[in-house]
Amino acid sequence: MTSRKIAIGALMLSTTLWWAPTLNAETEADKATENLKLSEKPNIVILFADDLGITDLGCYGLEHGNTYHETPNIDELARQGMLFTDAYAASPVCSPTRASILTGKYPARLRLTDFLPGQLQPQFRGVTASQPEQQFLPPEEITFGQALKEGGYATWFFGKWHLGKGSPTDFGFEQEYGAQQSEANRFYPFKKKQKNVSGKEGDTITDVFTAKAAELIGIQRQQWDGGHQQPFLIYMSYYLVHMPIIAREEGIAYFEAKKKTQHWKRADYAAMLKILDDNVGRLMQALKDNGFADNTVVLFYSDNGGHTCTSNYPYKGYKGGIYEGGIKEPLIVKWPGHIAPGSKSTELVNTPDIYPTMLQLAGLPLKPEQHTDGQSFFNALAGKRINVDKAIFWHHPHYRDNAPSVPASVVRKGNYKLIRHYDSGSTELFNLQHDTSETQNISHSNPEVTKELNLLLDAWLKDVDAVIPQKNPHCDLEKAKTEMWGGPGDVARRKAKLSSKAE
Ligand SMILES: [Ca+2]
Repeated sequence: MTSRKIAIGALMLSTTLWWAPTLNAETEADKATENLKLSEKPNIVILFADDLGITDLGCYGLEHGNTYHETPNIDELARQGMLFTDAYAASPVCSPTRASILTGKYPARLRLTDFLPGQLQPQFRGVTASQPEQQFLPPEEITFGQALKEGGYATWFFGKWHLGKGSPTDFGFEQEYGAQQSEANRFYPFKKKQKNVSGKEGDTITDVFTAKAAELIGIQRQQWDGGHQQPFLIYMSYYLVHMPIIAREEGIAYFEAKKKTQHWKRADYAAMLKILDDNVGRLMQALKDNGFADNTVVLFYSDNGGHTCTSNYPYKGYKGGIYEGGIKEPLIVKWPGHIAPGSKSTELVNTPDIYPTMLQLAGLPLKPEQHTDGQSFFNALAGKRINVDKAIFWHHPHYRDNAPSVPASVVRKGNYKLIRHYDSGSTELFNLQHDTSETQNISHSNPEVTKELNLLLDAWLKDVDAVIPQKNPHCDLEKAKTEMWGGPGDVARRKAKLSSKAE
């Protein structure tokens, strides 16, 4: 620990403030973090929420009137670290975003563009949007878990995997706990078998993960004290706050008695969110109790926008759609002594960017052949502009019946966001600086911007070799109504499948 503090001190003395004021990733300051001794590397804790709406949190929602939810521990991360105002998920649904974080690649490049296994009945819709071609994370992908393990880290995965066959231990995580999908988001005894965890009456699976992580952190402390100074990576892939809504009775009663707001008013959801926040607090306490709080980077993110059981106000839409409510995410990074407390960054960040950023934080060389689409925001953590010309992209060639915004491709550059709708053939352009709620389509009054972004999008779709939806010769919209996901035809088919399994 002492040698680590000396190393940090030397690094800080050699710069003007925090890190060196640099504008690109290939600088002396960046190189200074490469080849750190194992004992000098920070621990890294990724807190990755599921379906959390950005304005669910006090640190993002309070300014929009969310006085109902209570997230003091997550808000505290923002007070101690940096809050990003323009961070995104690479997809409006779970699996593609998760794949993008682990690989540093866009979902379209991976051909893993919908949740797995995907919706099964798009065949009668207007265009040929279908299931994702790729049904699992390709085994040849080297995840950042693998990269950090090879870089000397102990690597621990908790919670939701949702990437088809295979599991975290197949992709570089030494230990895994849970690794199921959100059905397990319940009280003990857990509905589905969870790997390497048990529990007791009254525990949620999230409580169990926190207790296990705290235990591992304690063991790591003992090893440090014994001279074995190995940094650790915790990937805490929470099941919360995905449906089904679970909460303790007393939590629900507390929020029932609290004054509701126009947009945030569900007591059970607020109580479930509080379970997430309590667990973040307990994990931070475990780091502190073991002397790791100062030497640990904590990064908080979510995998897609809030579900319809909450509100993403003032952002339009929900999980599953590509308006801001489906893809705009909370991103908070805390690292005492390195990131200015209470700071904000307006840099455009997307989930593939996590991978190279992790490598730089861990003092490891970049792997550009792997994280093809990720751009490190390491320098943004020092309050610097990193890439003012950066554009980020989405390709979601799938229908979702509560999200009329898909199937679509999207590009955001600067304050402009262009959406190409495949079903209607229409194009929307928004200026997010003046229109955060995406209410005014300005594509016709801004033909030059529209043209530029269309060209950028075309080039990107070609680069990632995206599967573009085509006009569907079997289109039958009446049939589509009964056959759509959750429609009567779909429900009957699922029941038949279940009963044939039972026989
Ligand atoms: Ca999700």
